Amino acid sequence: MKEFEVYSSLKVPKNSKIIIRLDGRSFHKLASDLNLVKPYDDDFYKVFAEVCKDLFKEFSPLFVYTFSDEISLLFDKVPFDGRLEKLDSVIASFTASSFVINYDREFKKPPAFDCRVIPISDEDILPYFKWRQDESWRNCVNSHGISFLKTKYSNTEANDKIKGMNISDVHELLFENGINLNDIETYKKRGLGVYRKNKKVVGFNKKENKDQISYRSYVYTDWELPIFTEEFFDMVIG
Ligand SMILES: Nc1nc2c(ncn2[C@@H]2O[C@H](COP(=O)(O)OP(=O)(O)O)[C@@H](O)[C@H]2O)c(=O)[nH]1
Ligand SMILES: [Mg+2]
Repeated sequence: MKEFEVYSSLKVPKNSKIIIRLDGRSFHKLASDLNLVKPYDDDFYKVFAEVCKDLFKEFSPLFVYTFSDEISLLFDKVPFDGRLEKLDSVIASFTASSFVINYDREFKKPPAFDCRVIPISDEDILPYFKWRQDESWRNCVNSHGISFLKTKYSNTEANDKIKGMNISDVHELLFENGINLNDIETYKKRGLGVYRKNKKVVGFNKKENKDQISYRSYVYTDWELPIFTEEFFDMVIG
């Protein structure tokens, strides 16, 4: 009867890095059910940071990146021997469970994430993450813009107004009204990353009777990400 499982042999390409991107299902509804602070809810972000750490520790990706309700994981050693159904289902369900465990709230509906697998060549890693980071910035400007407009207009009018504006219009409008997006926290503009970093450890070498320096890697949550560059990924991926 194994032959009925027609998708079970689907695998990601061998010798390719992959990105897995998760996105919260109907999180606009979850945000309103939980009364999340608009435009950015600090507790919600802290929970996402914990979820990213859990994902990092469980599946050992090279890099995890998150903003809003989405998470991208970059793998070079692909788990589950690259089996697509395993990757999508286990990683999505693990993410949802981690979200619920880390977020001590009464949910109206069980939270879920969709999950997609993207094979990626080395030269496309930077463009991919730049694309998501640009989206994080657009999201930051727009969500601040809409929150501001809703203080002046009805919800419908505010939504209509923002549709006719581009990013720099919104930025300008906010600036004119005393809201300078350059002053807000970096993670709200650029997202948040989890990756391995080396820390210097000074030990004592008894034989040689002197201090000895070594490096130990640890999982680091970066709330102050730079604008992504080649150098950043050289540092993260090695
Ligand atoms: N209030 C609030 N909502 C958020 C926050 N982060 C994400 N969201 C919500 O999550 C949604 C994510 O966008 P998207 O995936 O396109 O919408 P979905 O299809 O409803 O999940 C946003 O539209 C917001 O409604 C936050 O910090 N505060
Ligand atoms: Mg979503």
